[in-house]
Amino acid sequence: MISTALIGLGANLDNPRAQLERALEALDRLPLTDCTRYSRLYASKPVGPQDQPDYVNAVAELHTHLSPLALLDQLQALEQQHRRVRLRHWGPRTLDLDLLLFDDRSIVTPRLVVPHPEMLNRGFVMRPLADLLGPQKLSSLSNENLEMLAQRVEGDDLLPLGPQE
Ligand code: ROI
Repeated sequence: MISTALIGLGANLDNPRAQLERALEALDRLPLTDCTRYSRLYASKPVGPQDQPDYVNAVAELHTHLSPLALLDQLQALEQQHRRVRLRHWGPRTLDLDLLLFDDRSIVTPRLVVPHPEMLNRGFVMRPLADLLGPQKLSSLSNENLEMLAQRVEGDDLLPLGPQE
């Protein structure tokens, strides 16, 4: 069975844009998995502690034969390969990969909660997700459509990045 997974990517250390571009390529090379589409990249102000660099964020769509927990293992291994530094909770990091959605499933285990519990409150997730999926309603999450949710959470702290000079 093939499943569709949506992954949130974020980085704010060591050339975050290059981290995300490498991560998108690496997602496409995961076993039994293709990266089918991804959003544009956004520069975003940190949510949480402000004394850290701005983030670069994006969302990728995967088609995978992996189970949710097997995919989580792969995402965590990728974070390690990017030598994720995590100096403190909610502090800066080289690469953060969040499993946002897995088909229309809701999953609650000690290691993994899907849909990602914070996604609806985060413009840096909802804007790229809405760009990627269009205004469609996420019926498992909300009666509102995705575009309305994205507009509700975004302030002026997100900046679409153009092509690298
Ligand atoms: N803030 C932004 N803008 N982007 C992130 O990816 C991000 N990730 C986090 C916290 C620390 C919550 N803040 C963030 O984990």
